[in-house]
Amino acid sequence: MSKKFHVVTIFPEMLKAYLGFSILKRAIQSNLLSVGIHNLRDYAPDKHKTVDDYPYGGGAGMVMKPDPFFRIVESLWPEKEKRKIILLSPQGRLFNQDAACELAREDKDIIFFCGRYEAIDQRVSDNLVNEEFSVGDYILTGGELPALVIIDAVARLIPGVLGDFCSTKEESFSWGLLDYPHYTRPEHYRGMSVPGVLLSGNHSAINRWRKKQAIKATLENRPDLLEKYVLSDSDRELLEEIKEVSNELDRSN
Ligand code: 4FV
Repeated sequence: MSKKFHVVTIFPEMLKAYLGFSILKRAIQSNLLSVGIHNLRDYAPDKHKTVDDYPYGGGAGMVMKPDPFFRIVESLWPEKEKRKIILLSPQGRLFNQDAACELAREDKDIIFFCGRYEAIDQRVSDNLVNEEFSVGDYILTGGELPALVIIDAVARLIPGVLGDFCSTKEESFSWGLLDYPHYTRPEHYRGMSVPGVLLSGNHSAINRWRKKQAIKATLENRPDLLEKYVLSDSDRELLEEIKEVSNELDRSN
């Protein structure tokens, strides 16, 4: 059963653009997932298809009206138990890979509400929205990019979307750590050489090196992730080796 996404937006062309290329395009063509794109203006009853209005209490900017959202849901997704409505906003839960895995396992149709202007009338969140997600602590001009970010992250977890499924399996082996360095031909480039272990054919040595690099990168750039990461005994050994080297460097400086 293909994964069903729907996006409610006043800029449908924005979505069509991104979904018309590469992996997502192929996944849609092979019915591994579907993305319904719905223009909210089609659910604004007035002849000007008005979707926004002035904020009660004053203040800058405009607020999106509740009616078009209620009309599209009642028209397309009347059964509460078959839908999961996600609002994209800075107030939402911070999206991450764990959330992507959750949504990848979700059987219900996933419907994204993409805001524009200052905000969407609160009665939409209070009565229609099941979950609110943020893609980061910054303010965007609209919810379309966040919806695409989530669709992209979830789609690649659907078996068959990424050419060889093992890439996500391999990815999950060190999930929670930052990635290890990757190299391809040529072996030597402008005096910069590929680490010898990667040419050794010794896969346990290669895996050990990659895990060590992943732990090192995480320790240096995202120690918060390392706090949460459950280290195995061999991981702890690698971490000790990394710390020894950096202590030696500190001592020698
Ligand atoms: C956003 C975020 C975001 C707020 C007002 C759209 C904008 C405008 N959504 N993660 N960060 N949304 O900035 O999800 O309507």
